[in-house]
Amino acid sequence: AWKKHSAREFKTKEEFENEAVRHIETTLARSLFNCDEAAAYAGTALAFRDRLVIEWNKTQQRQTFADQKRVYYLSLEFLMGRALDNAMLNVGLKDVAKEGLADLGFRMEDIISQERDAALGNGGLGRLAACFLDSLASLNYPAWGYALRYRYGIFKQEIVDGYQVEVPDYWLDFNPWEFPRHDVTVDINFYGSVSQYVDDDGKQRTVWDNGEIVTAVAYDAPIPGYGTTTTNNLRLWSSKASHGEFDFTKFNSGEYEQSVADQQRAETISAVLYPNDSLERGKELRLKQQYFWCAASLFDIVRRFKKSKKPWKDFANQVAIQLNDTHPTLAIPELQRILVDLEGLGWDEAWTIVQATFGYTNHTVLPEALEKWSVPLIQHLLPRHLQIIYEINSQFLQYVEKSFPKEKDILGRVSIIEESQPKMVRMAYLAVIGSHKVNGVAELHSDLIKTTIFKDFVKIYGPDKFTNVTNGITPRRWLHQANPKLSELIASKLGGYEYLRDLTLLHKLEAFVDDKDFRKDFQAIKYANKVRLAQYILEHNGVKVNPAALFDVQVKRIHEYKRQQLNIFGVIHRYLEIKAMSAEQKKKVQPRVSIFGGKAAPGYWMAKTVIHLVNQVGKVINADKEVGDLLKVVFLEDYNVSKAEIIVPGSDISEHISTAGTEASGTSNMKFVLNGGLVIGTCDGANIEITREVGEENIFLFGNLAEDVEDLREAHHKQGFELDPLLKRVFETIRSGTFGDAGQFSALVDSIVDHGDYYLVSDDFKSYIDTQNLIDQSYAKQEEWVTKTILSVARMGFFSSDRCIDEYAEMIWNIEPLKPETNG
Ligand code: DL6
Repeated sequence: AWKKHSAREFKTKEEFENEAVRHIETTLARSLFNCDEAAAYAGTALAFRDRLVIEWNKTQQRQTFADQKRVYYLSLEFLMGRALDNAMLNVGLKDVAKEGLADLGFRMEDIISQERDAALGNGGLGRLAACFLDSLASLNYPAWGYALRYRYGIFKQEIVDGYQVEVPDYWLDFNPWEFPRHDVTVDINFYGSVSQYVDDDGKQRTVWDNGEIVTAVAYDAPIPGYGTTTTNNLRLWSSKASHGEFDFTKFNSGEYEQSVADQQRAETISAVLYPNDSLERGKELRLKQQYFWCAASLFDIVRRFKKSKKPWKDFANQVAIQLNDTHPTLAIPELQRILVDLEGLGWDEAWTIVQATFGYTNHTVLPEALEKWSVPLIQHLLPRHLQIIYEINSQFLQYVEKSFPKEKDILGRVSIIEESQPKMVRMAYLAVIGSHKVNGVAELHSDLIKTTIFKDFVKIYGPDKFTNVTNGITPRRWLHQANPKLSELIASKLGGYEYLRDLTLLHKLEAFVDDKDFRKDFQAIKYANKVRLAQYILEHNGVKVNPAALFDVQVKRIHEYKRQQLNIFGVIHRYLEIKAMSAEQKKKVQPRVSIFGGKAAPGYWMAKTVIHLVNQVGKVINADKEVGDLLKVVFLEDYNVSKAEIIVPGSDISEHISTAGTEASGTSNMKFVLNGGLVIGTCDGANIEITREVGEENIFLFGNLAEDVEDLREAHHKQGFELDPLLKRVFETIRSGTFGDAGQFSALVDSIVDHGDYYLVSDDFKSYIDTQNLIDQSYAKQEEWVTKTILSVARMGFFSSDRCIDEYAEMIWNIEPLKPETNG
């Protein structure tokens, strides 16, 4: 593997041991005689952290001196997972550390698993941001991420009696990867009032003040690239009271509780990650989080720009800001405010800079996920921003009116302000209007946004403002780290690990598809990964599964549109089929393990019902002697990044079965295929491009197409619909109490039977079942199956997040890499 060189490099296991032991004895003040795994993890992490810090400092200096354009990725979520393994692989000294740890009496796997996931995200959107950071650094782009330093990341999921229970995730007990920058602070204003005055030059100026001030404190984390010394920065803001820990006046007069109340209120801002994906609830604290983070980040970016002493017209040549979904949209009026109110630029000059600076990525067309904030709430919390938003809207609407004088309705449709009760600010529209480029995250999705939610804007701005960047994943974490044996096998065939930096090189694997030894090794690795997963299932679920069975996995957030309900209804159907078979017939059944995992938003009752049903079905089937190993069903608790690293390599088939047109892209589909699994999926999101790349014969597609979904829904609504007979039988079984009190699942069944089946479970059921049967047949022909999986891996080069980042850099950010000097 690739190796780095730096002044403080430890090259041998002895040198690593010295560094780790030095940290255990001095930084942790622990004796080697009572060094447990936690201490060994800390020593190892700190030894690697020292290495990263040197390169990190150098990278920042180099980027400052080079004085070229940087990109700032604003994402309210970064689902980073664990950092140590990634750091070891990127630094290139994991093997050395492994030997060193063995000398000290530890196994590398045990040490790695000591680390808690940095779970500052909900799902795909946050994990994409994490992959992007890895690619930005690996490709040497000058880039910073900005987010919040939540004290509690996404909740820990426990399954109690089959139900999801949420437990807080306090992840900061020991986090060697962050550096508090107590000298980097920004005071953020909330509430208050707006007034006007005339400045010395006779110009009318606006001030916003007299509000509540909360201080943002920066915490930085190094983001090492792979195969390069470039180490970028992720800056997380933490909130604290602006006057310090106490209000001394109150403290001195004996009001102890009150003296810390402000501090606690201020700290609440960065206390928790909101656990909803795809649903915005309009809570004031969430809006406060968004503004706090946007304002602190922009202050920081502007401060850095001002140091360069360049004129404002150069701002967008130096700074690109990407809005990861609408969560950071307040950055748009905030930059306008900074430029106009604080720096004294004219409105138009400032607005040109703003539009040239921002790019906006849309991640969903689901109406319930499109952010809107009530006008009274913004008025109260951010009175100056509301004025600015109104002014942006007014100028925009004047332009639209002029361009489309005959279209009366268009103004109401495209206005940033929705004329509802109360009025609402449509954040996605503000993001579109304030950005120079808007992108979707897979081809179908990018087409859909142009014909649905942003149709009018395409007419107004022309199609060039809208583009597509199909998502990708970092092969470093999702192949090299998660599946080291497969990574090694591929490297042995391709003559090294260069493919981890250029994933398109994978295509050379096609030449080995008939190579007997290669096939054997490839298969053996899959089997070993399944054995590891089976072991995990036994340890965590107490269910013994046969690694030779077909492992069918669906792990992702639980959501009706992702249709875990379709999957579990399919499992029940399979169960009923097996139960009706003779002993002879059973011999022909392909044994399966159905594996589910994922969190439901705490207030999302239907999603929680699905989790409960999966667990109840598992309980019944796993105990049924007539079924035995032919079918097992497990729900893996607390799905997260580090668990995905075990689950993904162990899958044969994974399910990406959203109602067509609802899943913007999906990224786990890419991870599974890259690890030698196949996909059962709908023609949705990136499944379509995966099909284009791997070939139709290597993916199992089913179900209605996106273009038919609306018609079907309308037909359901108008004429009603005939429930699929196989699904009907499944529902009868549920209603009969086979899986416990049927009343608990009635809402789920009724949503299909009585409430129009919005997600088209019944319409797609037959096609889903038939396709699952096809998968069984295909899996039984193991040689063909292996060919399919090898060819698929070889054809996944397109889905590297490196390719995405190069596309963003070229089409949206207009930035160039800054390569470090090579030092031998
Ligand atoms: O783009 C990353 C990821 C996609 O792969 C998923 O298909 C999509 O559902 C997800 N979107 C969100 C949207 N949430 N909001 N707002 O998480 O983005």
